[in-house]
Amino acid sequence: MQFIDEATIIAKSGAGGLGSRHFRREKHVPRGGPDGGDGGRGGDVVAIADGRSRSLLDYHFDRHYAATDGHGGQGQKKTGKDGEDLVLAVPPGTQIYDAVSAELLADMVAEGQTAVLLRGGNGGWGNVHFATATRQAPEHANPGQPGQERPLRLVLKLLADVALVGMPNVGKSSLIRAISASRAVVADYPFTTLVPNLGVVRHHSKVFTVADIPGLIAGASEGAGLGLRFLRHIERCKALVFLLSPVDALSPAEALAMLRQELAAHDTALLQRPHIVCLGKADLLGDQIQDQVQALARELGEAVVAVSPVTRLGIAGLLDALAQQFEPAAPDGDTAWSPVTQPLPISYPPVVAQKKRRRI
Ligand SMILES: Nc1nc2c(ncn2[C@@H]2O[C@H](COP(=O)(O)OP(=O)(O)OP(=O)(O)O)[C@@H](O)[C@H]2O)c(=O)[nH]1
Ligand SMILES: [Mg+2]
Repeated sequence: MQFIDEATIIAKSGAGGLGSRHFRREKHVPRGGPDGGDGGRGGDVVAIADGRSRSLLDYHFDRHYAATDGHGGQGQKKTGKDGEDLVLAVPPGTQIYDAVSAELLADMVAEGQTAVLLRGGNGGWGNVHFATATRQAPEHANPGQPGQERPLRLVLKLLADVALVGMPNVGKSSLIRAISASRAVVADYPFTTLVPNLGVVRHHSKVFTVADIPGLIAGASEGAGLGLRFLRHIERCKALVFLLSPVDALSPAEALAMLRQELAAHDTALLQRPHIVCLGKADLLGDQIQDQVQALARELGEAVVAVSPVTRLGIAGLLDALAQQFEPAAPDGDTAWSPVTQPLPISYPPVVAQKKRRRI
């Protein structure tokens, strides 16, 4: 499936129904008085985080969405039927912004979380409400409130526990294949991976998710290579694995400095994330492994783990180190995911049954 992580749509909540202007007409009830009921409420536009969707692909093609309007009130004080809510199912990790003001409306981090984005209009009052002692036959009823229309920008930021960060062709996809069931494509040329791959790692009692982020090159934060499109997928990962190659044009230390510079240019907070520095393709180093790892560790002033996804050298040690970062797995096998950034103080109503999206 095509991975689309950004879309702009126009959503509209339903208008409230017309209040009814009606008088009671029955045999033997002369001057029965007003009995026009209220209009129904217009449907809301609601977002729900649905783990079955992984991409914003649908919203890339269909751009207009509307909830239905409330029905008009009727005689005998009958209130009109409410309009149907429009439910937008989005992958967990989607942030929803007002496309004009750039205000963050909802941050859909947890599976099943819902957020009301646009309220439907209230139904108008029927004439039954307008009777007074001196005006016993009011001809007046209210129209419903109009619905609201708003352009919404949906931005998906992956929710993974660990991000694999490295230059192109260093072996990130090979590593995610070695530690998870992901079948990310591996090939001996840069920019093989064009969209992030997700994998679930099970290590002893721990379960955590890993994202293979497309390769970063110098200037990525200003648009070079695949640009900053994928830097945002690192934002919410709890830990980073920097994967460095011993056989690249840039030395491992230079590559790490460059990667950190690009991350910092996107968001300096990314440098504070727990991280592990890995020297990949370690099988190519032969007997030199220990010397090279120690030399690099000394140069960087931090620990370095040598790994080779091809021979599985150092993989178990890397997984042990990563597993230490995370809480024991919940009984159902899912890690308790807590967002790095706090969700907005929006009150989420209970999960509503998903209704079919209506295209207009
Ligand atoms: N010898 C050796 N080769 C490796 C190892 N890991 C990856 N490679 C090779 O390096 C090349 C690139 O591997 P990928 O896993 O596609 O690298 P990547 O970092 O995902 O590359 P991009 O998606 O282009 O950023 C492939 O030819 C792999 O076979 C390793 O541990 N040892
Ligand atoms: Mg790759």
